[in-house]
Amino acid sequence: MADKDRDDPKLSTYGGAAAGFGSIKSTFGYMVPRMGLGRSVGAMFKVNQTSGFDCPGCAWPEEKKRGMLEFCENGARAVADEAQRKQVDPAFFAAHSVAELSEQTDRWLNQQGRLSHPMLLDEGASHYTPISWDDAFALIADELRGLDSPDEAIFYTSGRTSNEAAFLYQLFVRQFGTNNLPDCSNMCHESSGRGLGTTIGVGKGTVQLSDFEQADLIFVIGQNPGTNHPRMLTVLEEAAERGAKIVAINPLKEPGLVKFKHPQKVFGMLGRGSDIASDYLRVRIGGDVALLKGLAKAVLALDEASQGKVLDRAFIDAHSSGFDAFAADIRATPWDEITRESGIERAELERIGALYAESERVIACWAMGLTQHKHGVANVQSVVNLLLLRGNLGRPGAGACPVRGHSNVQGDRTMGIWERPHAALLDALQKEFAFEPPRHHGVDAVQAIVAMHEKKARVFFAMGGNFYSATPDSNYTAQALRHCSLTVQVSTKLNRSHLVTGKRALILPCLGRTERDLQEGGLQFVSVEDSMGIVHASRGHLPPGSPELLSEPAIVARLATATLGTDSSVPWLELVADYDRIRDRIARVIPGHEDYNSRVREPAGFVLYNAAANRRFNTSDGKAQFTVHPIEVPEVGDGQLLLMTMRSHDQYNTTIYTHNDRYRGVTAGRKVIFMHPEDAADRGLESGDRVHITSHFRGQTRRVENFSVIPYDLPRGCAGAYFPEANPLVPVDSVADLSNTPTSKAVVITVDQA
Ligand SMILES: Nc1nc2c(c(=O)[nH]1)N[C@H]1C(S)=C(S)[C@@H](COP(=O)(O)OP(=O)(O)OC[C@H]3O[C@@H](n4cnc5c(=O)[nH]c(N)nc54)[C@H](O)[C@@H]3O)O[C@H]1N2
Ligand SMILES: Nc1nc2c(c(=O)[nH]1)N[C@H]1C(S)=C(S)[C@@H](COP(=O)(O)OP(=O)(O)OC[C@H]3O[C@@H](n4cnc5c(=O)[nH]c(N)nc54)[C@H](O)[C@@H]3O)O[C@H]1N2
Ligand SMILES: [Mo]
Repeated sequence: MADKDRDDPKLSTYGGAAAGFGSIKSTFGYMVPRMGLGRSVGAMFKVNQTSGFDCPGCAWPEEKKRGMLEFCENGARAVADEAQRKQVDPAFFAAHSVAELSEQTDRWLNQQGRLSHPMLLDEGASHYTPISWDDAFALIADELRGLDSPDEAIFYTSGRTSNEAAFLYQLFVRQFGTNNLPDCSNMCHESSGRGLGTTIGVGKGTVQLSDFEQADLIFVIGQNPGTNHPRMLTVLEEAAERGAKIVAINPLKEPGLVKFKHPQKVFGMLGRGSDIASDYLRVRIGGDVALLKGLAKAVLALDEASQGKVLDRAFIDAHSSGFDAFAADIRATPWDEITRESGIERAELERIGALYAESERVIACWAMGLTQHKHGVANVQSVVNLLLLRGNLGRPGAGACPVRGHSNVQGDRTMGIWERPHAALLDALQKEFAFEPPRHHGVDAVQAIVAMHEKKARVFFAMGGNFYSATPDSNYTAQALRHCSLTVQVSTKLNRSHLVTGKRALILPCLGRTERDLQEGGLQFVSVEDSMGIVHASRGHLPPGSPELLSEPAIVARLATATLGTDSSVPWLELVADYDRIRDRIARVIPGHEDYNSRVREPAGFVLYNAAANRRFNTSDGKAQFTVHPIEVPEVGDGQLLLMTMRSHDQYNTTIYTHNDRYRGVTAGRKVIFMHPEDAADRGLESGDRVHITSHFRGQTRRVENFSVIPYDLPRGCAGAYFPEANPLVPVDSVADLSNTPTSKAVVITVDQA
């Protein structure tokens, strides 16, 4: 094992600010060895430019006035990672058995390069061997046609898939006869979709970048933008410079939210960096409902004291329902319960409540710290409650901003990747393509795991992603995948889902965002939707990593042709010859995409209409809903801790770039557990000690071994570890109410010395 793959973590303190010069050095240091200097520079000038490709990193939108270099350190790494020259080819697979590859770290697997050929792992075989595309499609088609019911197949999507590929994919799956379309969103912002859909009538955020220029208060809740959405820091920095207040709510004091140096501004690079968060509420893990109720309680009290000057009564009366029940519940919730469960003092909550009350325009941003909890939907709805109190929705400078993860996860859902499709979508598909789509709901990610485990599903097909490593309860999920007769991964890079497989397995290598996509009708482009509902084109410029690669739309079309044969009413191959033809169909089926082909060619794309952003609430009574939530926190017994699983700075989900976490000061290891120094001392533990971690849920236990203790500035009783190393601890049936999202940010654990 190479030195860089050892897990021997060290803690150093990172003294600098987020981004800045250190990150430029680290960016090019990462890119050039992988891509070569020419390819690196070429790609850098095309990222997020109107004539270039959409960054495969996060879903944060591009500024209208774009700089020459619209990139961030982690976006550049995502690009370099995809545009790597090294190949994982048939010779590689001949040299390494699956058993041997399974011993390697995630970082090592990813470093080996781009998948270059379709490969088959046959039943009982030790090695993957090459297979032709035609044979691969015939094999999948045979398996699919041999099922007793279409519901025995599962079709997963990760959020990098383009609109064009996603639209064709859901169409194929529904023509095949199932709604089994789980996606990464099920593990991500599903709680936001459910929480917003039921209260404001649309499961998406309501703000645009321009709103950030006008807001005077911005909440950043359960989110680490310095690492996961670095370009958002620029927007926050500009807001802070203008005098807007930024309030972070997070158990960890994330360096990226405290100080920031703009990598594209010379002064920022030389200076100390700007202060970002003006206030930092160190909430206890899982304490957000309590905290948000505390803020609401402070606001209601100020309103009473000022004879009704604080609440936006006109908005509440005209546009909302449920206020009286909400206010009664807040008044009845005692302060001591709020402070105990949130871990924040009353005076502090009153101070931030007053700040909210005096701010004219407020935006609330959030990410996984809110969604991946049993009460994830309640968390999101509590944010909505706070916004509604002062009409902070549907007006300039104000609104809800769930910050999405994968670069096209929002677009994929818009295109119909959903296990619970609305009837309107199915009706439109039926009309356009003259077939009878299945009407019963399919399985989400967690239900898919259980279905495979119970042998109710036996073919698993993944359009991107790394299902095994991204899902909870790794050991259970491994068994589930192993129960399948066939698992298929459409992928760009080698990952653990290629090694934890069904009886037979296929790897189908595809083009990435950065690459030229040539079809019969000429050079193609695709389109994506960012976190703020802006749909725009993405054109790859680099030569494909291997001549064998197919585009995702081409893979779907050929698979559909092989599986559905002459029965299909869709001219699959004709559609993929020219993606304009796919977009013409999207225009006729998906609301808001009328005239798609011309609007998507506008340099900055177009903004999808968002009803809630226009104060039209598509709920049962046409009004935004206040909701009432009890304060529910995970039960943590004596000697137990509450563990959140999170991302390091040097990873993209399950893709591990290095074993460092620069801002948090961890180097050379990922199997770490962050805990309060006194929580460590109580257990007789010191920095660097190795421990085994056991999770506890409904009388069951799960375990991971040999994690190093890192004493860290966290609230008492809280702990942190990295995703995906800690995933074996997350119980498959520990999920959020309503959204069914795994509770990856709240796992009850004990630790014992190794
Ligand atoms: N470079 C890079 N960019 C990425 C990704 C990546 O892995 N790498 N992943 C992409 C994806 S798919 C997503 S979804 C996003 C994820 O982006 P984030 O949501 O920012 O990522 P996480 O690391 O999961 O956790 C976020 C934060 O939640 C806090 N937190 C944990 N529990 C709680 C809680 O109970 N309450 C509160 N208030 N906070 C809590 C943690 O301290 C942490 O700061 O980023 C996207 N962008
Ligand atoms: N414990 C814990 N678990 C979590 C989370 C957590 O915070 N804690 N976060 C959850 C979240 S928010 C998410 S979004 C999921 C992520 O789950 P996934 O989206 O399934 O995982 P990724 O790691 O993003 O997938 C990486 C793989 O995608 C493939 N890939 C990359 N680009 C492309 C492309 O353009 N096309 C195709 N076909 N393949 C491509 C590569 O082969 C790469 O190895 O994980 C979830 N799991
Ligand atoms: Mo995500």
